[in-house]
Amino acid sequence: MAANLREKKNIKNFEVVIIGAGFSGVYQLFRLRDEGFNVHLVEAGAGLGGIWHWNCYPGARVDTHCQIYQFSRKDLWEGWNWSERFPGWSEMRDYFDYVDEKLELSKDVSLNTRVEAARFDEAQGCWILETDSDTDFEATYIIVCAGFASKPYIPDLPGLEKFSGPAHHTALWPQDGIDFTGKKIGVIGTGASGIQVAQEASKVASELVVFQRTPNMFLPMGQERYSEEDNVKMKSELPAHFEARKESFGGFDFTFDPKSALEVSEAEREETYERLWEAGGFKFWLGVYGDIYTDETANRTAYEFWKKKTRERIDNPKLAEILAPSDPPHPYGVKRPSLEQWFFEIFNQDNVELVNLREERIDSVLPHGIKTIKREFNLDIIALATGFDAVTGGLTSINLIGTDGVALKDKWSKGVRTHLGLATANFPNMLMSYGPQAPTGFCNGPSSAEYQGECIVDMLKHLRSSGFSKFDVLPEYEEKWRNHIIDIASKTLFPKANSWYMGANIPGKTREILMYPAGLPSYLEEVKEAASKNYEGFQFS
Ligand code: NA7
Repeated sequence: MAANLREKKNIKNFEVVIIGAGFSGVYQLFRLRDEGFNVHLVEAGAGLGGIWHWNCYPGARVDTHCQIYQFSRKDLWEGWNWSERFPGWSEMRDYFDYVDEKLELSKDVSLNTRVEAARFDEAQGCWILETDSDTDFEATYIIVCAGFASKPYIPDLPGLEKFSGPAHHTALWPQDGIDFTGKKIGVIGTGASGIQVAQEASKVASELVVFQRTPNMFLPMGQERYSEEDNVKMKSELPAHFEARKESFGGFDFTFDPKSALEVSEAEREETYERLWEAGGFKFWLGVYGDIYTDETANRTAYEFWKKKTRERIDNPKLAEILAPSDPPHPYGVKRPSLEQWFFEIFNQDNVELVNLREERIDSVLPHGIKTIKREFNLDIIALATGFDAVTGGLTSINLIGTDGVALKDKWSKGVRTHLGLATANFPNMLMSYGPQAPTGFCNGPSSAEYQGECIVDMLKHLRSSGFSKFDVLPEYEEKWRNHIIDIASKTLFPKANSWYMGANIPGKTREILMYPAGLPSYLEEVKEAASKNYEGFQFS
């Protein structure tokens, strides 16, 4: 590959090349630059922002409150005002433009450049990265910051290619938008993306059909507008919000209640649930009694509360049973809940229909709509809100070749192997941020970018100060890390849901816990401990 590349392309050489310009990649860029590394970032999209560059479907919105959905650098937050507690995609793009301008990032970034393949050249001791642009790269180290949701999943729906109108995955939505006004819209999928599209479509579509497979336990967002005054007050409180993140399971500014849901009286439990519910956001997910994630009886108390609150909002009892069933499809909270604003009320409108795919699965897509095994729905536009080959897909869709000639995709086909969720054997000098077997999907993105990101910065500094220029993972340590994670997860209820946390949303993907399941503080402790033992599990040369 190397000889071939040299014949047809420009080659640029850096000490570190970062792949991906979301929170993780951007953090690596400015931090490593601050530390004096010769670093460059390569991004497939036309702008910074990662998922906020790609996800521009109607209603696309952050579901973590803005206070902690930003970088904690003072020179960044003190000059930026948020307009809403949960900002939309357009505001997130503006934020990344602001960060770019403030830190002069663009000069070290190649946009519209997709890394298609990379392999470590033993002779030269560097990575060779092949892109789809006229420039390829060489780097001593690469840091893959591909994000957990960069590889959209489109199910195999017979006839989809014959649909006569627009049909797009939410993460591949046309950048100039699609007008839903007066149109018949079909939304397949009811995760975070599906319900956001459905909420917007319900306001303007002549008809909206929502195809639901698994009921999702959405929580009320509690959206708020923020004035300049609100921002002034917020800034005075931000340092405390940032500081709290490293003590929180999910890298939030709050964490689980150490009490058991079963040790408190029913009245106290109701009062607690009510308070968390009223607070909005993820309080009723990441601020509840911790044992609801380990004990089914405790968990059921949260589900019953959620069900009661949700059913109150749905007029038709049959629809209430489909959206918030008597018995949960899986324990509460072990599949990502997502935040909604007026999702349940849309089913009280005449222009909205709910299709329960558990009773009538999709048979095929027709040129003019969707056919289930029972009926046909005429549609003008289809939104495929069907999720992602999450966590691993961003990495395995790059043709990364190990020193043994085996592609990462093949290495992980029977299960992911990493050491500390940072690196994987036979891929020397390759680090991952926000990838598998790290807090990632269980953690607020910017918190992970910074805290796990700092572990990566430390490791590169360690290599530099020790005079090493190569590291690899000792294979036995990745088996240890894998077994450790599986063992922790087996004591929780997470394996009980068919979620993307478990790789269970993609047909054929290995069913395994893809995240480090003991929370950000424990993760950071484990990395710190390995680092203190001369980076136990890594070999340096
Ligand atoms: P999600 O949360 O993975 O949701 C995908 C949805 O698509 C979910 O409701 C799936 O149902 C549904 N789905 C997937 N395949 C099919 C098929 N074949 N037929 C019908 N329905 C299907 O993705 P999102 O984009 O909404 O959110 C991803 C993350 O972004 C989210 O967690 C936040 O972190 C932000 P299922 O539940 O599998 O039965």
